[in-house]
Amino acid sequence: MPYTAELKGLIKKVEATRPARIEKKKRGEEFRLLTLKEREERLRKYHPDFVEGARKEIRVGPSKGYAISPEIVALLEAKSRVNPDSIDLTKIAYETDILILGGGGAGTAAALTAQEKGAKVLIATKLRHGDANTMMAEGGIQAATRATKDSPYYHYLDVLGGGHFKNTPELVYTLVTEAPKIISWLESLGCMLTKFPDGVMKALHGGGTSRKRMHYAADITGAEIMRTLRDEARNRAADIKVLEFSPAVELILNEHGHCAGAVLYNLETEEYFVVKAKAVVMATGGSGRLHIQSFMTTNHYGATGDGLVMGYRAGVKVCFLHTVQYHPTGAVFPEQAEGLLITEKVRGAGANVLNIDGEQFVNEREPRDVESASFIRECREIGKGIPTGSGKIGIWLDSPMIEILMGEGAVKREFPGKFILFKRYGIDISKEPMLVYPTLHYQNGGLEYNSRCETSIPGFFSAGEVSGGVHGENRLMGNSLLDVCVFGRIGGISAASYIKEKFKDGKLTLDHVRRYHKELEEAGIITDRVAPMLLPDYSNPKVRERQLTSHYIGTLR
Ligand code: MEZ
Repeated sequence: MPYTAELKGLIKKVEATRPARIEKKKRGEEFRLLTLKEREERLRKYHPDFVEGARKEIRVGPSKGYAISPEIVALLEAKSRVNPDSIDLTKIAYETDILILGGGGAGTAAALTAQEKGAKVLIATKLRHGDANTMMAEGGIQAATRATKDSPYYHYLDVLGGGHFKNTPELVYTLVTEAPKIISWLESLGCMLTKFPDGVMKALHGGGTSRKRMHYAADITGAEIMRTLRDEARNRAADIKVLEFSPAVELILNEHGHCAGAVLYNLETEEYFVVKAKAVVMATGGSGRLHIQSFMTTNHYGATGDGLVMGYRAGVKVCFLHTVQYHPTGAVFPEQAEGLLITEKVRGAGANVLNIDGEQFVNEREPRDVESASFIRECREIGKGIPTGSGKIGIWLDSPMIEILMGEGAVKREFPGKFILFKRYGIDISKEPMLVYPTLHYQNGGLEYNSRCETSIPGFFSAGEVSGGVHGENRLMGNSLLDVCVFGRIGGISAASYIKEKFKDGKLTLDHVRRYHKELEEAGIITDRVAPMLLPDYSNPKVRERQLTSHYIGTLR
């Protein structure tokens, strides 16, 4: 749906202030960045992480007492989907060297390196191979490739600054020092990142970056990286098998306490089955579909935090889940596109963010948490948000500035995905600004792991968004695509060396699930809820009442 007459009227105010803002940009003048102290104040007052009720203590398990989002606590305090007594662990449906849970960027990168080290790999994924948040990432991948202007040193400082200096230093070190090699690796596999005619890779700023190091493939960087990794894995089909529509629901340990496989669920036949493996890599991604605090999300349909539940139940601590990332620019108009990612690259390319009067109120390149908190303040406290006409409120993202700053055709060339999408709704984003509001984007924390992707359980490795520590309390743009490649690759290498050097076969067991159920009972947690959730439930409460299910157990019974 095109903009209404009211919104078109308000766009005139944006157009009125645009020439002066363009002139300022050309002179290199920026809206003042907040000081560190001001940033902290803004977060504490307006960021959703700090609203009352945003955090709740987990009452059981290895991180008992740690306060995180209630929506995640509810999953961690749920029972297993399976009764451990009814699973016959001697009936093994598949046996492999390395089982990888999740077919996104991290899982697929892990499969490639594990295979190169001689392992036979099975990727089990909930939906199709590549249905993952990697596919949804748009604007870029960070790497300090421009030796004369940048270095991993500056990248390291930016990551720490973005993460409020809370990040795990060894993880950040690995992330930034591996980054330039990742770009070469992706290119060697055929990944097409955007370049100048002379072959030099283009680079832009992202929020919180001190150097231009955001490499990209138009506004479909994640899709291009996922395409490359998936093609490569499919080309090695003799050693890398893929099971689609088969999410994991429980890890299996062995009598030595090592990870030894997983119970999977066939979404089509609704059967559970056992996979035995010498090592397991958890790469199930994030949890945007939990819609924390009822926020819309940029995440793919299967992002329900399953890996957190399985890893935690097996005994791995969780960390950095006390902060959640809201991407400042989720679409808020038209309604069909609500929550959808409008890449940060739009701001990196120069588009200002504006209130109802067409005025700037924050620099467009503050770190994401500060930018989001500033949007919320402008809309909810200052009262200068733009009403969409359907009960929502947003901020203008002045995309036509890019057309003026970078030349005619720049919006279509640099942002083809969004240009085409909005065109279908009758909005030309090279001429009209977009309306945006924060949307749930990233699980900053997750399972505790180290720079070799090892967790506290031998034979169990973690990589990508399901893990916590590298991004501290807030991830910067372009570091998630980097994260999945860096730690996915390391996860595969570590799992392959583990099976050669440390693997110990033993009787399979689900005793950890029995123990967890007992702990729930002892904590007085009486619940019918089961987890992992697997898929979000969007049925309306009236329909749910007629679904003949006496209690909520998620979409699938
Ligand atoms: O790293 C991200 O989250 C990313 C690239 C998102 C975006 O704004 O495009």
